[in-house]
Amino acid sequence: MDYKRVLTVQDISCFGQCSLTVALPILSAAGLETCILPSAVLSTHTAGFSGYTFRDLTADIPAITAHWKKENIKFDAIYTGYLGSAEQIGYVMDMIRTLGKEKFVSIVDPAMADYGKLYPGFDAAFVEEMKKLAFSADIILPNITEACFLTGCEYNEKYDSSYIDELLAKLREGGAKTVILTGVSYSDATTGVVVLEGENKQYYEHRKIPKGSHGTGDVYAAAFVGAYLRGKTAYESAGIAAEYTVRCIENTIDDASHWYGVKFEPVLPYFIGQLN
Ligand code: PXL
Repeated sequence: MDYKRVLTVQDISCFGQCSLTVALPILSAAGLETCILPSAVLSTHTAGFSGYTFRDLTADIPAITAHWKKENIKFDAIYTGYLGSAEQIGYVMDMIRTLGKEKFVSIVDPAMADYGKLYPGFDAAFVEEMKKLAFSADIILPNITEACFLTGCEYNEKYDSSYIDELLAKLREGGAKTVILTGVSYSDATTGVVVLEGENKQYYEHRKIPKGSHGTGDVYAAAFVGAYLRGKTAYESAGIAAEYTVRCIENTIDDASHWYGVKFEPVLPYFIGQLN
């Protein structure tokens, strides 16, 4: 089997089943050599907890990157998620320019917003930097809110397919190449993912679980990256990631005490089965 090396850059939320504590096990389960660069360390994620600690690791990044350059360490892919500061985004763009093998893919989850709002701590300057990163990446995985921040479109809770088409057109105008737009729902019972590759648009529709769950964007993105780097097409990967994420939510929904994330680990055997 082709054995690829991926670097993922996102935070460590020590408790809360998101970002690196989700991406590392999922990418490893996909059979990838997974290197990590923590963007920040938090005691918990920021959605639903108060009083969390936040240690920004931006200042450590140039020395880490310089060491990797000296050791000639290169990656088949760099996949970014929640980043620690606007300044850090520039460092990440430098990594994408310099640490890729000859055949290389950059995948950006512009993890910064949901339900029409930026996450705590992010501001317009962060969004401006994220635009540069996202529009230079090979693949981006925004939700609708993030697509609005990237394009300046107004966020609408209710929408139809022409609204989604306008968002996609604006993303393309901005420079986006392949777009995996998540959380696109046209009916009460279903939701789905739009996969846009150049002019080619496809929609993967699946059942909707009527309750938002924290960390599912990160589970989805990591599963997408895992499947994609295992040689699946973007559309196949979008579907595999969606089916895995739905099952993770279903595995968690009956446990009200587990509101902060999804129990994704027991469902990994299903995910691995889809890759073979
Ligand atoms: O799931 C995205 C995410 C990642 N990391 C941190 C977060 C969030 C969402 O709120 O707070 C720290």
